[in-house]
Amino acid sequence: MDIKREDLLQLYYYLKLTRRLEDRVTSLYHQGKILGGAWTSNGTEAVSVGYGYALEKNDIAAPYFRDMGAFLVRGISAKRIMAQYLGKKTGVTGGKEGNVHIGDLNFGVFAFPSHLADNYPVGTGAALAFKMRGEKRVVAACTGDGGTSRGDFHEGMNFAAVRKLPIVFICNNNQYAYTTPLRLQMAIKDVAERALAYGIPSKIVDGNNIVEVYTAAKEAYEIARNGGGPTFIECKTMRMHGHSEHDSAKYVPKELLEEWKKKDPISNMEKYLLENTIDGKDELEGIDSRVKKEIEEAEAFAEESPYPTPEDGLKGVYATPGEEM
Ligand SMILES: Cc1ncc(C[n+]2csc(CCOP(=O)(O)OP(=O)(O)O)c2C)c(N)n1
Repeated sequence: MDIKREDLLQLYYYLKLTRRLEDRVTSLYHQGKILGGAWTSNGTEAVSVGYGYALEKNDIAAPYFRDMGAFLVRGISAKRIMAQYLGKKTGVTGGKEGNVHIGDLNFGVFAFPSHLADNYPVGTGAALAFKMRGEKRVVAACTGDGGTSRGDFHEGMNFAAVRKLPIVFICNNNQYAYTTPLRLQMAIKDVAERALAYGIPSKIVDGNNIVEVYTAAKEAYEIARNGGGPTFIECKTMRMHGHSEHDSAKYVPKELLEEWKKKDPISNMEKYLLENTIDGKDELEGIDSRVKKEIEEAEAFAEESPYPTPEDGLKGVYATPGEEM
């Protein structure tokens, strides 16, 4: 698939934005400034940026908690996300929640009901609505490897397959579900084998190669959009930080982290761009300066924003009747 130069550079920009935003959140967490925990996608950013960027404007993303890239790509700003982490009124949930349980229907992003795979059946419901209304829209739902061991994963996948719904299921297989390594999670080699049980075609991609993730997602969305039903995409990657920033991840062998460090998704994309798209590092440095500035401005915005009042807690609790996605 030919990807336009402009899109390749945008993919790089979003990878950097996601990494820098979450690195800053990590520092703030260790300074005690974050209200709640800090779960990051460090090392796996190419998954959420890739599948998020491949969606069209009217599509729906049903991300899980390690999908910061998808939130940003869809248009939820770094400012609002930083304010969210600091518990401010200007955050995505208006200060009701302190971390990543975020979504915004204005940008076609569902807030996930839990960290596990419940967004699979939720996304499936939206795909059913699109099919019933005859709309050419698709849903992308993502979960971790651990999430695929749960019942909601099964229910979402099975229903979508039976009804041939326009949904693409993504799996961020980052080798660990909290402390549980993949070999203690399932007796099969590839998570993708699970899709076979539902009659869903699957694809395994290098989750640290954003061009591969983007291409696989784009192709699967087109199949779904044209009535071909769901695809399951397993993105093989590695969670490079703890489950969240409170977790030192001592249980992960150092050699495994060293091996995956060499396959960092951002370094991979830099190499790809230098070999195929750009003439020198200047353009990359320009993008990085832009990202740095954006994160500094986001932090300043969040710091200056007010906390919500008790009355604010009563607003936005229920959907407004008649509102449609
Ligand atoms: C029902 C339930 N059980 C346990 C948890 C705690 N928990 C949150 S995420 C998680 C691990 C998820 O692993 P995986 O799906 O592989 O995603 P990853 O963290 O690797 O991205 C656990 C055990 C939870 N939120 N809900």
